[in-house]
Order: sequence, then structure tokens, then C-alpha cells
Amino acid sequence: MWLPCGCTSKYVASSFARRTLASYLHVSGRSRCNVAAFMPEAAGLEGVSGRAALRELSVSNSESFWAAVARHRLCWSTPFHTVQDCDLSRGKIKWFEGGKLNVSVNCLDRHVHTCPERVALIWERDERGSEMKYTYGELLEMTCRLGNLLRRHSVKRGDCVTIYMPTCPLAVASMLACARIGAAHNVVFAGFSADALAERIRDAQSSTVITVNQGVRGGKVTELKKTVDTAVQSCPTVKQVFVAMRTDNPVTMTARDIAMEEEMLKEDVVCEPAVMNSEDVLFLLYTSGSTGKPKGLVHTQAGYLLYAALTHRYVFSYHDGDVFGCVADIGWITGHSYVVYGPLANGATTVLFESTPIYPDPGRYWDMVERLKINQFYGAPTAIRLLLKYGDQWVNKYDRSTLKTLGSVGEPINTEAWEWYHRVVGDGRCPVVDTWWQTETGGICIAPRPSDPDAEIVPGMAMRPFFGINPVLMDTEGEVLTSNNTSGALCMAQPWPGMARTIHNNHQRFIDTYFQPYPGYFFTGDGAYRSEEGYYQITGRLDDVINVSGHRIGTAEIEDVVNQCPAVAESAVVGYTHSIKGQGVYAFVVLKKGIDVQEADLSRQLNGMVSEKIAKYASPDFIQFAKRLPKTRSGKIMRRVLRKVVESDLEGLGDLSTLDDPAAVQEIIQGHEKLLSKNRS
Ligand code: 6R9
Repeated sequence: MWLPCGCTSKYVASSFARRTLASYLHVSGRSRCNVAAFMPEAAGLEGVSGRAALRELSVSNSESFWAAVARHRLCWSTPFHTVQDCDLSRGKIKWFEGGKLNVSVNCLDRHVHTCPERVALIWERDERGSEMKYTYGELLEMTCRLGNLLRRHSVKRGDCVTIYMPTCPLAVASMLACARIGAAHNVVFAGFSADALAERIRDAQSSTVITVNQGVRGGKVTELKKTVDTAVQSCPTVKQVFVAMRTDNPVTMTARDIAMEEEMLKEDVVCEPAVMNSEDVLFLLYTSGSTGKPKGLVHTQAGYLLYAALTHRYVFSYHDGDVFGCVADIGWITGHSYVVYGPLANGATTVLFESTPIYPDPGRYWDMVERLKINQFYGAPTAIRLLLKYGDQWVNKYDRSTLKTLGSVGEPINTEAWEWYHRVVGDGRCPVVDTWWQTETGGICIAPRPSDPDAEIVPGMAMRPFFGINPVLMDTEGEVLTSNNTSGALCMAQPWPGMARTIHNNHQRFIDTYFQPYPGYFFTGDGAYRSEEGYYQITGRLDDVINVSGHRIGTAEIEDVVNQCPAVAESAVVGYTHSIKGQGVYAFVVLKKGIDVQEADLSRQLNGMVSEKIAKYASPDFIQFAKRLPKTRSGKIMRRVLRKVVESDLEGLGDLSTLDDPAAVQEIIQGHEKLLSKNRS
């Protein structure tokens, strides 16, 4: 029997837990084979003799695999009767139907029953050296008080609560409190502007928002409550805003606002968990697509939690008692799956990182690794590239001997950054796992581990599909590429429990985006290369989505904002290779006829607009004013050509025969050169 923290359960307090414990026992008497040594959840599977065979079975007989794992890994109050009911051609995905459970019970109560004093969260606050620890017992108490508070304020099962908070314990408790009472959460990254927040609140139809008075990051204070005040002015659905105090500075409270900590103290520390169906909504999370409108991807209870927990355990080789340090913000899927749900489902100690990699100096991460004794460190290539430039001394200053695994996520990691991460940060001892996945996939799909402990890891390659993941590459005709040493569009041929179920309020867009391009397959939007050995390497997006410092942004979203400027006739935004951010934002702007403005002033204005309407990271690094854009005869902007121009790859412009007016390209090239030389001087 798998127990989350190595202790034996002495007593079980609630009937809910008693029932769930019984479901563990349900499988414990089965026959064992040596698979149990590396994956106890799979011990009951007949005829599986090793890791490779298990991987094979997880795809060829995925129902048996996921059924066994789901029974072992999760606490159910009612067992599921149907493992899966999926039809990718219709975008229908259902897992573990008939099963009932509560995600917060799985993340908290079962660990409290066995090890109440185990530390659940270490909050690495922005102020260095002021970390705070919260045990599982304390986190459960916080969650229960908050759950009761939300219930008292009429938040019901099925409602959606928007959370606009920095990474902090109360944000985690807010997510879990929603899960406890059966409400969905919609965490919005606290770097998003009031307009972006408002759009997400409206789309999610939230009547409740949870925020903090102020955020603190990199020594700077941000006025999060004020941003919420501005946002809710255009959100008629919002009835109440809970405000927690991150700093001591008071903020103006209106009749709509509720002082969160004060009210929590009045609540009971016991909160009856809602009994949820496997396919009830757990959360929405907005992400960028290739249109101007962000999409609210929907994840459900059991499948998501199971997949987050299993990947957390096996990709990072997490073991009982380890301190897991994922430095992502909770506003992104990485924060959801590997700061909150995966680690907590596994009874881990998880780090909440509130700061930046260079605050107060570029040794911040490694100082934290030493102080908190972090065993697995999971970060983004953009931060690694930035730190690499500051030199090895910032790493070597600190003791990193606790580190066992290093992870990378969010964008391709270039070989130089990978090597530095491996050689300097990990002293050449720790496997580096380049993990490929998406908001849509719920958890890691391709990563070098799990595999045999001495199996090779190729720098900069995600390499091996996880259990139950069946990737395929498609050619331009929509045919599956069967050979190796080939590139194509990355699709998944089989459903898995962690995948998103729909786009909130827009199932048709879900089908059109992910299932219609290659009928019967899930299309990831990424391109990939499969090596001679069969390893996967992600080559980048195939659509108009760019990736700035690991943040996904649709070029159309930026164009929408730029086009709102009265002086602008039209614009085209493309990504270009940036040495630290991975990709930078390059905007081509055509002004309306007769407009007489200083380009520098207008550039400043456009940058300000993008920061205000979306977020700072989306603001263009370069704005090139042009008389016209290269278009096809049917009037489509030839972005492919613009991308080549900004990469200075004039040899690679490709077929220009469909261009309406080839002279437009020459103008664009000259304008680009002028902008570059101005920037150099
Ligand atoms: C988890 C996350 C998803 C997009 C994805 C891809 C890129 C993520 C990557 C990677 C190369 C990796 N991406 N991990 N590209 N190698 N290891 O980042 O989710 O914000 O939804 O972004 O990020 O392009 O499609 P999300």
C-alpha cells in the first residue's frame, strides 16, 4: 500500500477517510512482480516484467494501467465504474466516471491523518531569509476556515472564483478551499493588467474574487487590490472581493470588500468536503491561443489530480520527505500542477517562490536551495540563460549538495543553458529533465525520466513519452510519419487523464483548435523532431503563438491592442530569437494616412497600451513603422516573410510568388536594417 509520508496510519478521524482507506486496501492483496520496485501502483498488473513492458502496457492497455494507478494513488469515497469514455474526434474526454472524491481531502486530510506535523509549504517570501513554514495540519485549517467563509458568503458548488494573488500560502489555501466546497477556481497571474483580469473574470462569470492588498516582488510593491478595483468596474457579475493583507499598508475597502484573514478567524476549523464527481470542474485557466481572445481551459477533478501526482512522483523521482522547489508562479499551469496539486497529492514539502531569480542578487535561487535544502529544482530556461550570464560564482557560493534532480519547462532549453545547468548548478551529478507539456495537457507528457537510472539523457531534448502518452508526428498532408529521424506536427494518438476537457463556454473552439486539424488526434500546436533513437525534441510552435520568457502570448492579442490606437491602420506582430527571453516581440505598424507623429512618442504610447491591456512581458521590444505590410493577393499578411526578416534570414524568405507587391518586402527589409542600426548606436 502506498502511503504518502512513510508513516503508518494510526487512526483515521473521519468517515470520509475511512472509506478512502478501504479503497487502498482493495488492491493491496494482489500478486506482485518486480514492477512494484519502481512503481508500486502498477504491482497488480499481470504479466508486466519491467519498466519497458510497463510503458508498453500503459499505451496498449491504457485502461488497465490507469485503473490500477487511479485506485492506488487517489482516495475515493466511491470507486469509479468506467475507466474512460473518450472520443477524440468529437473532443469528448471522460475519465473515472462513477468515482467520487474530494481533491482537497486527497491533498490535505489524508496526510494530516498520518503526519500532521509534516511541512506542506515553505513560503520563500520576496524578502530573502524570511521564509515561513506551514504544516499539513496548518494548511488544512487555513483551507477549512476559508472554505467555510466562502460558503457563508454564498459561494456554491459549481461557482467559479477568480483568484488574483501572488504565490503565497493563502493563494494555495484559496485554491484548495474552492476544491473543498466544490467551486471551480480561476487563478489569474498577478502580473496581468486590470483589462486582462476583467476579461477573464467576465468570461468565467465569477461573482467572487480573492486578492491581496499589495503584492511584493523583486523589492517592488504592486497595487493588486487597486487593479482589482479597476477591473471589477467592468465586471457586473462581481458581488464580493475578499482581500488578504500581504503588506501592512491599508487599502481602501468598499462595501463589496471583505477583510479575509479577519473573517477567517471567525470560522470553524472543520469544513465538510463536498463529494465531487470525477468529471466535475476543478479549475479554469486562461491561456493564449492564436486568436485575440484567451481561452479558459477546463480541467476536472480526478484525472487531473492523478496525472499531476503521478508525473510529479516519477519525472522528478520525488521521494517521501524530499523538499520540492518549483519556482513557477501559481498563475500558470506549472504552478498549478507542480507547486500545488502534484506535490500536495504526494504529501511533499513544496516551495512557494515569491521573488525573482536576481533579487536581491543573482544568487537567489541557490541561496534558497541551500537554506531550504531543496532536493528537486524546477525552473524555466529563460532564468537559466539570465543567470548563466552572471557567472558561476553566484552558484558556487552556495551548497547545492541536497539537489537530486533539475527540471526545465516552458520553452526549448538551448544546449549551452542545459550544459551550464547540468555542469555548474548540478555539479554534473543531477539528471536534468527537460519537460515538455502545456496548459492543455495538465501535466508533463514528454521528459527524459522516468527511465532506467543510467539511461542516457540528451541535452535539450524532452526525449521520452510518459506512461500512457502516445505521441505521433504528422506530415503536411495529415499522414502519420512512421520513420525516425523526421520532423512533423506533434499530436497525441490517445487520451490521458490529465488532458483538458473543454474550453469554458466554447466547446466548438476546443474541437476546432485541438481535434479538427488531425481528426482522431489531439494536436498540440507544436512541431517536433524524432531522432534516430526515437527521442523527441520540440522545435517550437506551429501557430501564431510566441513564448516570451516562458509566457505564452498570441500575436493576435498584441495586434488587437496596437490596432486600438487611433493612429494605427494595421499591424503585424511576430516573435524573434532573444538571447535571454527565448523570444522577443517585434511589431510592424502601419499608420493611417495623414498621421503626423513622432515615431518615438508613438512607440512609447503603444508599449504603454500593451502593458496596460495585457501585461508588461507582452510589450514589443521593437516597433518598426512601415508604409505597408507584405500581403498575398488574397490580402493575408505574410507573417512567414516578416519572421524571416526579423531573424535576418534573407536567404530563407522562400516562395514570394503569391505576394501582391514584392516591393513591400524590400521596404520592410530596409526598415528593419535601419531600426537595428539605430538600436546599435
Ligand atoms: C507547461 C507550459 C505550452 C507551450 C508548449 C511549447 C512550450 C513548454 C517546453 C516547451 C519546448 C519544453 N513548451 N515546455 N517547448 N520544450 N520543455 O509551459 O505550459 O504555458 O501552456 O505553454 O510552451 O510551445 O506548447 P504553457
